[in-house]
Order: sequence, then C-alpha cells, then structure tokens
Amino acid sequence: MAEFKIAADVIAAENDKRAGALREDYDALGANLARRGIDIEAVTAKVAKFFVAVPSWGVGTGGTRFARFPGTGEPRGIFDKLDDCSVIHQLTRATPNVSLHIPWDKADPKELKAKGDALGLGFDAMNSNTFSDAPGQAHSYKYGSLSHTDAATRAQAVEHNLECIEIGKAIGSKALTVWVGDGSNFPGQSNFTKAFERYLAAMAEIYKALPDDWKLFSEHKMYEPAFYSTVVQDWGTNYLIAQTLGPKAQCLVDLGHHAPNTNIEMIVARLIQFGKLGGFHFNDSKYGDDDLDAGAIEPYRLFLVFNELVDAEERGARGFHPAHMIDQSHNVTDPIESLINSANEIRRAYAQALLVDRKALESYQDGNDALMATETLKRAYRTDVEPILAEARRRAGGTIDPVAAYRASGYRKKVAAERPASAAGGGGII
Ligand SMILES: [Mn+2]
Repeated sequence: MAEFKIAADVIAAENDKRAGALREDYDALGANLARRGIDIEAVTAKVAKFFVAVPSWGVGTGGTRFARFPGTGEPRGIFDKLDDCSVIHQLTRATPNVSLHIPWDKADPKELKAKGDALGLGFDAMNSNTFSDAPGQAHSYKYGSLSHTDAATRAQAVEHNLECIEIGKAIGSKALTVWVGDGSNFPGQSNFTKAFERYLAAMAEIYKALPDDWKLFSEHKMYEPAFYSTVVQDWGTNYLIAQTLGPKAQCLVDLGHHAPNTNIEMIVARLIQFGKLGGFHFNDSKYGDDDLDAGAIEPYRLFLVFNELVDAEERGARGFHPAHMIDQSHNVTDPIESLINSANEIRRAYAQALLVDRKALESYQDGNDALMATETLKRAYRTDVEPILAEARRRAGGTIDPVAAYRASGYRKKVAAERPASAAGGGGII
C-alpha cells in the first residue's frame, strides 16, 4: 500500500470544488472534438497512460554558477527526495518513476527499493556522474573522464558507470544515462579524434557490462562546462556513438542541449527513423542550457516534438520506445510545483499532438499545400486540452488542479518543520 503524503480528504475537498465545472468543460470539449471526428475518451485514455520520470535532483532548489538560494524544507537526502517525488505523482498521476543520480543519491539499494515500494514509485534510468569529483576519489575529472588522456582516470570513470548499473539492477532500473562534461576550453587543447576514440573505447567497456534488457543512453551537449568543444557535442556525434556501440545504445535528447533555434523536432524525426531515439530530458530554454520548466518558453516547439512522437507511435516505428524524463533546475519556484506543472505541460503537448488530423496533414503535404498543412498542426495546438488532462488525473485518483491542492495541503510547511535549512543538497544542473 502506497504511503501517500497528502491526506486523501484534502484531495477530495479540492476536487469537489472543481468537479462540476470540469464536467461541463469536458463535455463541451468532447462535443467539439466529436465534430472533428475525434473520440475524447480515446484521447483521455492515452493521456492517462503517458508517464514522465521525475529527476531526483529536480526536487532540490537548483542554482547557477553565481549562487544558489535554498528554499524552505528542502530534501536532505534521497529518502526525502523520494517523499517529494511521491507527492508529485500522487497529485498528477503522471510521474510514477524517479531517475536517480549517483553519487548524489547513493544509498543501500535494498533501502532505496523498499522506500520506492512503500511510496508506489519505480526507478527510471540511472544517471552517472563523471563531471564532478566525488570526495576522496583517486583521480580528478578536471580534464575529462571517459575521454581523459590518462588511462587510470578513464578506468575509474568506467568503474563508476559499472557501479551505477549494479545499483540500478538492484532497484529495477533498466537504463543508464551517460553525460560527460569532457571537452576543451581552448583551440588546440584537445585532439578531437583521439579524445573521441578514447571515449568510444571506454563506452564500449560500459556497454559490455549492460544486462540484455537494459539500454545505454548517451546524451549530447554542445557546450558547458567545456566552452570551446565537447566530446559529445551534437546529435550526429551521438548517433555515431549509438551506432558504434550496438543495438542497446540509443541517443538521449535533452531539449536544452542545442544551439538556439535548432530544429530539434527534425533531429527527433531523424533518430526515430534510424531506431536510435532513446529518450528525452524535457526542459525549456531561451538562450542556452537554461533548464527552465518544460513548456515555459516555447510550448509550440514542445508540441512539434510530440507531433513527431505521435506520428512514430501511430505508424509503429521500429525500435520506438522512448524514455520520458524531466531534467530541470528550479531556482525561483517551489520545485514540487514546477515539476507538477512540467509533467502537465508535457502531457498537454502529447494530448495536442494526438489531435492532429494526420490523414489531412498527409494529403496537404502530398499536394504541396503548405498553408493548410501548417494550419492542420495549428488547429490541434490551439485546442485547450486542459479538461482532458484534468479528467485523466481525476479518474486516476489525482487532482483536478494539482498546484492548488498542493498549496492547500500545506506540505511544504510541514516538511520545513522536519527538515532544517541546508546550504548543501544536490540541486545540480546537467
Ligand atoms: Mn540532461
């Protein structure tokens, strides 16, 4: 039995206030969609089955390289983080899995599994960390990890990834995500070819240790912390990695890890076409890897990404089982509220993409009717699908308005009394 953190009567009282209006809005939207030949119940059923994993590091307050301003009642460690994650799932019913980060979340795997079971949470992809030095480690990652010029440093980085797989196996995870900060800050500092050769050889060792039913996700990022070049800088390099390593290796697309104005939805389409889309780190950005809340800046872009995903889902694209994960840094909001909203925005983009009239779109594309083709997407995007999202939550035992219910519950105040303020915590940005 799940150990829910928000009292059932709070949820019931909050839902009672909004149930009448939701019924009216849902019926009105259902009538509108029926005129377009869409069965609202089919859409609601799909939305209810769409889940996105919450990152353990997302429930702590993030920061920048200038400063971090801690919030109240911040989680003190992984077990507090799991409590916060369970609140997000309890209210949204959209986030049943948590993505752990080692070493930030290192604990006895048996205890992690028991806590997850008690809260009704599972574990998504494991995230390794060779972009910072753990206390007491023998070799520093200052000049790189899996691609380091020194063999002992590379071996240490490989060993860390193998440990992440071992922990993951014990808690039911099925994937390892590898992002390295390796790269260079000056032209000439690093030999591009040799660094990539060393990276591929190290990743091949990690790949060898992967259980048969696991995936290895490599994550590209064009800059930061290395500001001149990174070893895994873009989707092309990422594709080469996945292709070189083998069928269990796929590419992870973090929406913030591209140059501004990059056509990310087209990258997504290319990776799907060749069976190499492993999954996502959802977030939003304005200028760089801002790690802002999903859908906060460019909701239309998020929709266009989901348009590709739904297209692939409906035509049964080969090897298409992407992992959906959030990767954000919450600097000025209550992280629980940001993650609630982000899960909702991701589901919103999915629901809108389900409304695209794909037959009409195909015929406009074939007939070179650019205006009506783009209008077909816009028509789906303009539809206010909030009643579908709210109804999916309500039917699954969640809340019609999760942020309102969260605030009414007083959860943050309650945990603030138990969790003393701390300047530490793993509010990392990756
Ligand atoms: Mn990421």
